[in-house]
Amino acid sequence: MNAFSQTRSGTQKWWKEAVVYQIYPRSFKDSDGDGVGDLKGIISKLDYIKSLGVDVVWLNPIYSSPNDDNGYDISDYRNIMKEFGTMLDFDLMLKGMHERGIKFVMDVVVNHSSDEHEWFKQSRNSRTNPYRNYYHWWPAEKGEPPYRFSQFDVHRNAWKYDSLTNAYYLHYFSIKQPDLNWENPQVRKEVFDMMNFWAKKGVDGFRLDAFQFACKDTTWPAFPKEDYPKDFIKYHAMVEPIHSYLKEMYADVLSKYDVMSVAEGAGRNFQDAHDLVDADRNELNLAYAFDPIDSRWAKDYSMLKMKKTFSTWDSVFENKGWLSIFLANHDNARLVSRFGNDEPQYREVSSKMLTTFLLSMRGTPFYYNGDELGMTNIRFSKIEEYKDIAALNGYKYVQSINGDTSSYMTFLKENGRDNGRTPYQWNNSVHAGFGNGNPWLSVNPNYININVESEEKDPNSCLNYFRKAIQLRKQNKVLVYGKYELIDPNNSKVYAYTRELEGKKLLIVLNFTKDKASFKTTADLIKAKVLLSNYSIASTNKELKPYEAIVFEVK
Ligand code: TEU
Repeated sequence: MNAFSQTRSGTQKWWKEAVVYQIYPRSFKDSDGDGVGDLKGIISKLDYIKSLGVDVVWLNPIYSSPNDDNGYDISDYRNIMKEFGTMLDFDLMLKGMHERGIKFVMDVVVNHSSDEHEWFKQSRNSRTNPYRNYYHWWPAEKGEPPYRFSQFDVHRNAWKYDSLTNAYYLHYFSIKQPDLNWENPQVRKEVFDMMNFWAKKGVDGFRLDAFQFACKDTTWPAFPKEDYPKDFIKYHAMVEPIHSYLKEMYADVLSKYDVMSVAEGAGRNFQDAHDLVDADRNELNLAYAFDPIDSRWAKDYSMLKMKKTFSTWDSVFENKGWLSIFLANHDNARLVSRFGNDEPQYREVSSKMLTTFLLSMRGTPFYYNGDELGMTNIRFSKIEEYKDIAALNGYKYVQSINGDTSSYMTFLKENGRDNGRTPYQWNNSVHAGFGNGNPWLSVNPNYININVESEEKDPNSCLNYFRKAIQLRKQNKVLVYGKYELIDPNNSKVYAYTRELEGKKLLIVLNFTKDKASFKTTADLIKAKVLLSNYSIASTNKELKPYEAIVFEVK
């Protein structure tokens, strides 16, 4: 064990040192021309994935699913979605990753299943069916159930009436995603058995989807009519005994393998986040917190706020626990469109600046496929172009309350989840080289210029910059474990911080704006060594060019 292995940085672990690359399988590579990405497509690109330098791949759900929510509605947890391939393809893909030293994280969606899962079909059938208690039912003779918020429901109502047994069932997401009843020990056993099934196949980790919502207070207290969806987490998340269930999961599954576990969401507050991931509690390894990215569209968003949010999260986990670092995923807009600037003159430089940020913070970076190319929002102008249930049902909801559909369309252009889901851009041939068939979601027309093939040829491309930034992180453990300190905290344009470990000190300076911007530091930048920079000549005069990013080694 090294000197710092038990210090403020916590014990060294492979999953702390890893860069996780998230692949959205539906949109990555289509091998059979049906317009949908698949596992054979991923297999054909394993050498490319390896060439990025990433250590772990996380795939969005690949289980059997009717695809109401693109695989987040699972009808069979032990089989592969038809469009994605077969179990044999899965085994080959996993083997191919392992042969290349890449680990694999499985998405586990167990707050809810699909309504087409056999458990739900049985459960619906009669009030006395043995599977009835696998889900939450409210008998209609008791009147209307107490309000619960649903994210994807057209009426924002999480209770759906089912005339077959004259009862309502609960669904925090779409009506085709009924919530599983975690209070039933049989359900927990089914989930843990299923996770063991995949762990025995050799998967290296689990991402627990929407897990903070899994427990429900089945006395069904009334919730105040607050401001949903803003208060969704406040009232619906981290209900006890969620921690006992996680401890059961740890004992039954996680403790038996060298797997990493990550919670989607970090609860309602810092205490919740700690309770999820403190190593001595034997629950999970890491969590990801939403506020840094959710706050982007808040009216009071500013760079200063963003700096403060990240810095606070870092300080909370300074001695114990571990977080992931991310600014984009399949539920969000494109990284460069949201946090950088996708106008042609700034797209590359701001995209590289954001890559520098994600790979130089303390925490495990979760990097979303396509962001390494600088892919941008597609900004559909018609609702018919969207495929995402959140967008389509959100639109219907706005219509149902006679709301302003045109401002909702503007919101979707910047924020809609399909922006991050357009097919991966491989080359400038038809459909961007994604596949021969008509893609399930339109390809962004800018694939002509933004694609792997052309970026491979350019040593200064976003793609090659991503590779360099990963190598820098690998060669410098200070970027993984080093102490983080915000400097020049009141600078509203430049995000600057140091990372320090065992006498090695790096200074990272990031201009988040299209203006020139200066920053304050006591370090002598003339003597400092430039380790990474997104311009051909890095500024050493404490004045940064638009979106300039530099990693210095300082004394
Ligand atoms: O997302 C959980 C979640 O809380 C989402 O509401 C997220 O905030 C939302 O997508 C933003 O629009 C997970 C998955 O990441 C998401 O893709 C699924 O749709 C959802 O669970 C249901 O399984």
